Amino acid sequence: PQTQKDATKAVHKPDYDAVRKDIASILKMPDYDDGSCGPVLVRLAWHASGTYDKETNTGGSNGAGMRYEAEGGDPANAGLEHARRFLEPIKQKHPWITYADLWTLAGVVAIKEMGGPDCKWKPGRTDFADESKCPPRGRLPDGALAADHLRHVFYRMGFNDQEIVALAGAHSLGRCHSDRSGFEGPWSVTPTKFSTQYFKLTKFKWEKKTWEGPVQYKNTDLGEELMMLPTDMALIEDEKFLPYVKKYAEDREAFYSDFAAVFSKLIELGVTRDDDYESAPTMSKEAGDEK
Ligand code: DDH
Repeated sequence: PQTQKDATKAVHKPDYDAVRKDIASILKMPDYDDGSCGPVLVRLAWHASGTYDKETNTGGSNGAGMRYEAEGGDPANAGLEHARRFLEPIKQKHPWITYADLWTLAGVVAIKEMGGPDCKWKPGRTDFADESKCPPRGRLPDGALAADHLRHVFYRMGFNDQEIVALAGAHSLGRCHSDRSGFEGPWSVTPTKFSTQYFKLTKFKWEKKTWEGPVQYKNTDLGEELMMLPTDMALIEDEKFLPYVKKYAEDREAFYSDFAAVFSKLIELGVTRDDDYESAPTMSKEAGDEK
């Protein structure tokens, strides 16, 4: 016989596919950047997660702390208010989804829609009720620094050298904005397409850009205004990172599958689910293990 719990479950079954469709439907934005808000949604999912510290088990994609000034106002998160604003109508339409789930799912949908791999995504993140649990500022990487800084930041999250390089491949997407980070320009000629281009670019020549802004590199042999950050250059200057850069430049399959694995790991950082999560009335079993 059907129990009261089953009945509630049927009525409140969260429709993640509907949310996915609505996210996919807002990506194309002719008047924004290169015509898509996909890249900035990927960056939102990454910055929501990349504050994780494995020693203290603080930070990470749970909480949606960027809604508060303590985290949203971190200069490292400048510009992500646009990503949050783009997603707000979807939150209004599906109020049962948490912001923390919505932001990570938006990154996963954007990657897929821009031609990238399927990254596994599981719901169950909760939103902080206030800013007291927000991680301290300064945990996200600083593009002006080098390999030792990358290791310091990403080892703290629990990643290894191969994973650091695979994650960095997300820079085939999007661009820097001088009014957000101070840096300027895209890494790839197709910034709204997920690709291995970021790694191929390491085969070309780069020199320091002469301008008023922070140190960044510009390409000298492609005839395009492409850029690299000092942290991007660190990947080809470091002998342990370089072999992975070369591998991913040649092997699209390897990059796509390694990226899918590491991005899924990234968006799980700091997420703890209740033991009875799978049977919680508002979460169907199927929805509990989404792909
Ligand atoms: Fe990044 N990134 N990122 N990044 N990132 C910027 C933009 C984008 C660093 C610095 C910058 C990852 C790692 C690093 C994306 C995804 C990912 C910008 C420009 C800077 C600066 C922001 C602006 O001005 O608008 C540094 C440093 C690192 C590092 O040290 C490794 C990772 C791991 C990811 C990921 O998604 C897995 C994306 C996408 C963008 C483009 C955003 C946009 O608006 O376009």
